[in-house]
Amino acid sequence: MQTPPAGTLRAAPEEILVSTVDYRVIDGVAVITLNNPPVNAIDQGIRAGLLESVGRLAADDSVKSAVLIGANDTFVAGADIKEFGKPLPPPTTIESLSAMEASPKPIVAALAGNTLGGGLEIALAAHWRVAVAKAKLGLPEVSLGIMPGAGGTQRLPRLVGGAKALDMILSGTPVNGTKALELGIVDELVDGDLLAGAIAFARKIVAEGRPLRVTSQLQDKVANTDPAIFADAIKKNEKKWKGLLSPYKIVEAVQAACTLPFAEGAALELKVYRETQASPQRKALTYMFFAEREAAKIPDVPRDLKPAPVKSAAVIGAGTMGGGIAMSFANAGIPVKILELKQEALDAGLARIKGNYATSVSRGSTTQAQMDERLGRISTTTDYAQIGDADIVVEAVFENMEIKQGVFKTLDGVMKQGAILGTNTSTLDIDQIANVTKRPQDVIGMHFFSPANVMKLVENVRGAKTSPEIIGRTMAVSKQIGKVPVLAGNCDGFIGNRILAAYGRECDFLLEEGATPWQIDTALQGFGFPMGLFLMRDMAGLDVGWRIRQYREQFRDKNQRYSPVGDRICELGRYGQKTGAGYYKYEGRNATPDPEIEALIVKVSADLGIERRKVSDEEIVWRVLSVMVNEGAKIVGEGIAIRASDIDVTYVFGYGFPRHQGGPMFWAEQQGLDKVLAKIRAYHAEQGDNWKPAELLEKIVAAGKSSWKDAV
Ligand code: T1G
Repeated sequence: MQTPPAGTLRAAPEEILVSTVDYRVIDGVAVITLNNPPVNAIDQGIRAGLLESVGRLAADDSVKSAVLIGANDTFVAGADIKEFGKPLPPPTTIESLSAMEASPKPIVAALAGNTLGGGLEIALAAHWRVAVAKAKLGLPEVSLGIMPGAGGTQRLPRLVGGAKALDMILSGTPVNGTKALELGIVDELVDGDLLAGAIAFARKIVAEGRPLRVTSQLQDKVANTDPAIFADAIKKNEKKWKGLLSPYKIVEAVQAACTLPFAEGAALELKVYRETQASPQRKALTYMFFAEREAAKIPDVPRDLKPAPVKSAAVIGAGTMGGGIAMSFANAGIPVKILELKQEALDAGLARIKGNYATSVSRGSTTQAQMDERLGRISTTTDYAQIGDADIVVEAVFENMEIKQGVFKTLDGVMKQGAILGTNTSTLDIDQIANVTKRPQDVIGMHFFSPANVMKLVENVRGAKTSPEIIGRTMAVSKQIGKVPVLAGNCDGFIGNRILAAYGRECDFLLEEGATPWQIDTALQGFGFPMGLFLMRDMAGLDVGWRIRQYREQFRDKNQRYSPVGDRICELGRYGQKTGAGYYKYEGRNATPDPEIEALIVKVSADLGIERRKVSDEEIVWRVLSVMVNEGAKIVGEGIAIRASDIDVTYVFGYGFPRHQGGPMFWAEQQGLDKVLAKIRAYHAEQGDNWKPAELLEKIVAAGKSSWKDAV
């Protein structure tokens, strides 16, 4: 192969242009390389470089075809999300792609790694596509509140048909190269060196004299699309899409692809794409994209710490939480041993795990083969000596300090040096647990959320002595098992439950002041929560919280307002869904409002001398959100959370806060921090010290600033 020196097309100053598009000739084929580390996101440099390269290709008499490939072992992960909401310097991606399609010489896209969003759209505008089996091809824009805006909704249906394109774009889920070949997105798989394979493919089509295959001109796959698929998709997903804009726009655009000529469909795509780009939910969802990644960055953990993947795990306790945690490891390909001292407890736990997998298989979310493989990674033992070589152990036994301390003393004796010693406590002091061991630097909280195999959040809690290395490794293993980790400091309730306590308290007071549980739940669901607070409590069971309140009664400050509603409900033996009655009454899982509970609440108000008033839904939403924000600001101010966006990540991934609203702290910025502070001050005057405004919030507003990032 002849390899002429790299010819970087662009000579713009480095600080303006980080990306480069490289053009060189190898074996008589032009090789155009898109290079914008780490993921080759499409910025102005890529757009312009691509356009120029296509022009150069036409004029280059030494070549008859081109291969388009990505640097950094990946193709292109889409448009540069950092540029959203800003005016984009020309050319547009659409211009570059139109030039590609119009090229008189065939262009072959060579795909590896991430070929996502605008990255796949570039590939679709090539005349042919080759890929490695493991490449990931998809249009994930929907999760950012937008949709493909560079022809993806028009070209993909022309390769795979309307129904499959609709599925792919609405789910946002990528397919691998093998599947892409089967679907018709990719023309050939390359085994071995991708560039060499792509060059060979390009030379082959030239030698064969194959006519150019221009995706936008293909009609056969869309010609006979069943018109019912569009209305059906909406009907099927209406509940899931409540409050969302982009899925509806995607349906509209794919329908246009199947019914209109390409140019008209593309014009419609661009129009609705711009509507989604301009929507507040796009802003919230792209904020969440970066917030999730930011949460992984811990100031005292070196950025270059790249821990080796965990290869084995152990879980202490085969209860609901322990089982779910073990499933998370097994699902990620990590062998896991579950330990219980009693064989019956192990058997019951394993039976529960098998039941959970069987349900996933019957729902179609897991295949039988996957289930067998995953179950094969789970083993059980009653002997601590059997788990000593695990890279990580997560304790999930009964929530009691003495019991947990006993477990950690034993773990200290058996676990290999350097193992991560995690505790799944949701309420206990990490330091008290860590300090019974001789290696408190290796002990860390790993607060999973139920059901642990499903819920994305892991709140990792650092103790006073937890080492930065263990923190970095715990954040990494959390990601390895598909979770979204957030790091919290050690305080009562950590981040999530501390805010939940404040928000639950205000909901209880709202009941006494005039609201009903169903009014509060409906108002919160109207804001976008999948489930209101009282439905959530009923589902989780009311008795555990009641027992904790009974224990804490001796320490309670009797001068503080206290709502007895929850206690009175438990006194009636109503422990929630599991007893058929709680705040609601139940038939199976179906909740209905209960006049008996309304009467109970009215009586509590009368007993407390509170005159009931009409509470509006708006007041409910504002009061709940303001108290979340105020508590969140205290948590950041105290250093329990590293940054405000970590609170948003906690709430979106662990507590059902609607993602398209971006989390409570983001919500506050959108309302105006000054306006939220004014509300908090008004509640402080009316409700007392529970509402004392957070110093951090006071400071930011006093400085005339409008963002949490402005805190110094
Ligand atoms: N733009 C800007 N930065 C990006 C980016 C993007 N598209 N994708 C990733 N990054 C950054 C990320 O912030 C992080 O930075 C680093 O890259 C590594 O990412 C025209 C309009 C590709 C599967 O939605 O899903 O195309 O934190 O930590 O786990 O119609 O990133 O290191 O500073 O996530 O290996 C559509 C988004 C865009 C894909 C890699 N594309 N990215 O995951 O690493 S819209 C997407 C991802 C679009 C067109 C439309 C993932 C990944 P930092 P990472 P990873």
